[in-house]
Amino acid sequence: MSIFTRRHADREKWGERLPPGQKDTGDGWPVLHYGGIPKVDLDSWRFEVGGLVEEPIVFTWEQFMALPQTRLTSDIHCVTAWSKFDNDWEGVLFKDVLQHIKPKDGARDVMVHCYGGYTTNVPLMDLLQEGVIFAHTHNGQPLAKEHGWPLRLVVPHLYFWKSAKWVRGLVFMEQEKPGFWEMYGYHIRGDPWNEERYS
Ligand SMILES: Nc1nc2c(c(=O)[nH]1)N[C@H]1C(S)=C(S)[C@@H](COP(=O)(O)O)O[C@H]1N2
Ligand SMILES: [Mo]
Repeated sequence: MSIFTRRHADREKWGERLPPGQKDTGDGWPVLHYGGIPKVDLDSWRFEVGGLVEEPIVFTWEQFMALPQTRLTSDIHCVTAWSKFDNDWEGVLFKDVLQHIKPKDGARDVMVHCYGGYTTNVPLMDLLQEGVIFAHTHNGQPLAKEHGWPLRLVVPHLYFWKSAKWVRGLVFMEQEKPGFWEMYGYHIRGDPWNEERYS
């Protein structure tokens, strides 16, 4: 099948759920990251929140897992043009983490930090959207190491580079500041339906 026929078939199948210029990757799940897979162990794992918040907070793995657990389904849209539909995620919603955080007035953007050094910025407004989850389980299985074990962020309405793997914390900020790929020319926000791929 040519790429054009395939795009057409994907459009027929997924309709509006397929953003422009994307194609369905089917059952496969490409692995994409910069650098190696960081070594993480659950005993020393921490999730730290700081920056423009009333009080910085640190969660151990146990404390994080004691937060309300949610299961939901969402689609992945990678800027390299593959989409993966109907992913079943389990984890802690951003809004349930936010119950323990008081952002200061004027906090508008968040830098997401990862083990291994990767960063990506996400507007607070986007983190507050429905379906934003810190996931530890995908389709019923613990996340594979290469997909972000033990915990990754999933922001389903933005390109997948915003869905940080091996997440270790958040820094609330007054204004938007580019993370890793955003510094190398990826779009500062990354809405797939507006094709905000590169800036
Ligand atoms: N920590 C970390 N998270 C990351 C990346 C990375 O390099 N490091 N790459 C991003 C990019 S560009 C993509 S497309 C997705 C890929 O996730 P996957 O390997 O689970 O498909 O992870 C995102 N999260
Ligand atoms: Mo990506």
